[in-house]
Amino acid sequence: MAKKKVNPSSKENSNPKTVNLQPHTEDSTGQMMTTNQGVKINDDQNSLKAGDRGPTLMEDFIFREKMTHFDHERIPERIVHARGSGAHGIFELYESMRRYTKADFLQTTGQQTPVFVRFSTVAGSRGSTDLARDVRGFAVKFYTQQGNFDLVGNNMPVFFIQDAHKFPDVVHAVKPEPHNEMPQAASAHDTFWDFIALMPESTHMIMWLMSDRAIPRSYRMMEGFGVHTFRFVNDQNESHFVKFHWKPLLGVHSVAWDEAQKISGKDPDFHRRDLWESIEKGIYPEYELGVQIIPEKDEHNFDFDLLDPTKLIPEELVPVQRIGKLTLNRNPDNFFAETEQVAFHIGHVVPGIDFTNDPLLQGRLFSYTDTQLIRLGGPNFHEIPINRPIVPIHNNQRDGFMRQQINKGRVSYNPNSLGGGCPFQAKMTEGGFTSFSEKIDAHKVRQRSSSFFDHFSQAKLFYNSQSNPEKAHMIDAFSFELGKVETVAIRQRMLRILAKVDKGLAAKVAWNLGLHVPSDKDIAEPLNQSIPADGKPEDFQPVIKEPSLKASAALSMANTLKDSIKGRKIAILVADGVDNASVESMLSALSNEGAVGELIAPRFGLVESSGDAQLVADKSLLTTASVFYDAVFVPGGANSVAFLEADADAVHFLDEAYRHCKVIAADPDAMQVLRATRFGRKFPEVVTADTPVEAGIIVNSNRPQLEQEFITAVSQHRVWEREDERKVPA
Ligand code: HDE
Repeated sequence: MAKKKVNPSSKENSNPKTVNLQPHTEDSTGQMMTTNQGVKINDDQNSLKAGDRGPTLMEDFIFREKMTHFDHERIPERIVHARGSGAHGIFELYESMRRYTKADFLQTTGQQTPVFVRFSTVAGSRGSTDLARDVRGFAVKFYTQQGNFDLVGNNMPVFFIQDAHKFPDVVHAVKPEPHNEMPQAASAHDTFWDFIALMPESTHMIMWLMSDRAIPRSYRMMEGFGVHTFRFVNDQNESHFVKFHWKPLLGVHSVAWDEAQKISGKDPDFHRRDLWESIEKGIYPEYELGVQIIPEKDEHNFDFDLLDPTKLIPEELVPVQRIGKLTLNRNPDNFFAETEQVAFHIGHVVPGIDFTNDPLLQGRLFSYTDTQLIRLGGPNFHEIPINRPIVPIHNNQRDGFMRQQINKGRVSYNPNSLGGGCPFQAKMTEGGFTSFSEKIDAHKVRQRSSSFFDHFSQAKLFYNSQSNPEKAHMIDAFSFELGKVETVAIRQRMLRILAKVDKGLAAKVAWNLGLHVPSDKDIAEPLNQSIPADGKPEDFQPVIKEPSLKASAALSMANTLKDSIKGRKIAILVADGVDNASVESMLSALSNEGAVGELIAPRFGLVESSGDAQLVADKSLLTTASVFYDAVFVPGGANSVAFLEADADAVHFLDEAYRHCKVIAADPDAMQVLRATRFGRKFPEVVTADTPVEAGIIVNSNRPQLEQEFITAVSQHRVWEREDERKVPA
């Protein structure tokens, strides 16, 4: 196996996990082809035959090896989160957490820990679209000096169910229906909403799932959450509760639903490509790690149960402290070896981090190792390079399929005298893991605490916290999803649940579905829901209460960071005769801000500019579409403008960008291209610096001003208010 050459002074080499992966990395550059036994291959074109037209010989070990390996290339995909994309990176600590935890990687300011991150959708198969309306996984493996710590989170802070026992049910309900395996990567079907309408505990999560959080613009622009309440334990053995957050430095942004559906067809790898290309270009995705810390004594001070995974702790009640930064700076060398074979487990913790009794968390502690055993084929999956810790492993576990480690000596038991008692146990002071000694004195029961019965107050809090455009998107999302449900009784049941969150929301969805708004009497009726066989429905009804907060700013994407266009993609529509100076100036203004401008021409090849310079088209109108860009610029140049104005694809490009609320800028002499669109028919023919056209339409005869206004407007992400009046068909 040829080792990949590493420059000893390179950044790659300073990452201990990269160094750890080197012996397992192969690079065939300049090498001869061999069999898996290392025998050089002379002919990789033909199998060995009895005569050139005769049968293949059994003896052909080269053919047999090649074909057998190929026949066995596939492994089972993950039961959930099958579709994912990974990246390597570094976590750097800003602020020591020593007061709260003895976890080594959280002790010293400036300390760096290598990480591998995998983002995913949940419901779809491995080859499904990135743009499904779905939860996103945000799983981080920290390779710490005390072993691996996995923070296996999602981009939503709550979950569908309160008890792990219901996980197979919710997953069966959302996956394609078992009789005909439809639909792929979509929750808009009967079985999902049948289940949800019978599970009031899902209501809060459903609000998140029907919000724009479910259709992120990019993995670089979404939050992450550990969801459960965990524990930090310090060297005095004191425990604090902790909730983990990831806050993207580019803010939290989404695409429009119509856009998502179109991207799914035109580039189902949209998020994967965005992550890959950003890292290749050096526009590294960055997220801050946030913690909400709650002293043990405050456990019961909230109007919800800290152990209930359908609840979040509003940031107004417990602020999020940002304690470090994650930077993703290297793409994997091989998708299968790294992104597919990485095995996360919520039970991979290090001293200083511990669990709580959240019944969802507890069940996950079983499921993750169990699933790797079947997916990765046996108990040695920790030896797969991407899964290995950067510290050595010593124990008495032995053998099993695909064992890599060669354990020396005759001793594989403890206690032993023949091996000098080795490997020996580590004292707490030596970093030995000890579980937090929480006192438990209880009956063995199959029950749920009544403190888990408030299913609507935080759903209301979430809805009330949304901006008007966000609320409108949620109404559309519910109407779309329930509109795809064929069983009318399920739609009706769901409307009753929505009415318990917000009557206005239920009424608008009911209108779109052509159903009656649930009456007050309907709303007051006990809910039909899942209960044990001997349970009485009245004992299981949700507690109806108002949220203690009216709204929480952190829950709305309208309040996210909007100060940068770093990593945004801007389309520049050009044709022969385009004003070269305008294009160059815009490209450099964008690149100064870390954004990427792409020239889109009617066809590939060279574009002759008005200044006789030749530009190279990055994309042609045939191969790209407005849905891949955050904004559009139309430069001037008489011939280019005349061509684009008459080109249906160029006009459609602009109309669609407008429909998806994107910022559009143009040189004043390109005004006629805008006037050729559906939205621009009434725009003035002449625009100067003093005559603004419309929000999000930037035309200005003062060039520096035009660029500045454009950049500021793009940093606002979208002009969602434009949706109030739908001028352009989708
Ligand atoms: Fe998972 N989950 N999960 N989950 N989960 C898996 O493990 C499971 C839950 C999450 O990129 C599986 O290796 C149960 C919450 C992510 O490889 C499986 C329950 C959260 C990933 C599993 C949950 C997650 C998984 C499938 C309820 C957010 C992808 C393949 C008790 C905090 C990790 C695998 C990756 C993957 C079980 C609920 C996040 C089957 C039983 C809540 C990000 O073990």
